[in-house]
Amino acid sequence: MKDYQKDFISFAIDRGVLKFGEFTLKSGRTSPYFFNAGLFNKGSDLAKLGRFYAAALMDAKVEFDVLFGPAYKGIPIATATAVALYDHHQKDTPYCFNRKEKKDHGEGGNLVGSELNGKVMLVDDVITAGTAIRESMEIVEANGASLAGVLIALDRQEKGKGELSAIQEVERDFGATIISIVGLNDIIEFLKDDPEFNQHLPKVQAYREQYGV
Ligand code: OMP
Repeated sequence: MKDYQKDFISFAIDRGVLKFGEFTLKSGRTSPYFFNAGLFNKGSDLAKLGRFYAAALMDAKVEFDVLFGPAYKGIPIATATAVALYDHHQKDTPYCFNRKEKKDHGEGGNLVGSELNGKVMLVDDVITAGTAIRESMEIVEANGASLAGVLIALDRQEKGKGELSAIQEVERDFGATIISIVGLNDIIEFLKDDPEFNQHLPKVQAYREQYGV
């Protein structure tokens, strides 16, 4: 685990974004941990978050033309990442996002920001089973663009619909690279080393045994 990844887990715990307990997921699975990116909700959070996403993106060295943040949660993340890429990595990157509601006046269209074409880096918060990513892919494909990669904060590293992980399915179906700031493996590594949160390790490990890949 790299330093920025460890710092990211501490930051997420500190802000109440990463919690341990009992949670029901969108998939119906009961999970001993949950990542609620909506609780990154102040200016300093967003500035730091952008820096972590940009660090993961630079680390991955995947070529792309435009950042796309699907509504709603992807919007501030794509924006903060674009700012951090410019401020900290001298990369001036176009970005865009979609609106969920159809607009029938003004410039029309469902996209705001730059055009969605070329190689797209889709930015979102979490992948569990990949459902949200598939919905966003329809927008990318409808614009004739291709998916270069998916950039997320947390890869829960769980099985998708079949035996493959959600990530493996998205990689297979869209030929894209998945980049995450951290994965479940990093959280487990963090728990092993942290005396305060070590108590949660057995349940998280048992969950990985059952649903992990
Ligand atoms: P998939 O669409 O199945 O990949 O799940 C991703 C979505 O699940 C996220 O966009 C959230 O709505 C939600 N989620 C979290 O935000 N954090 C978690 O730790 C787990 C989930 C989830 O329900 O699986």
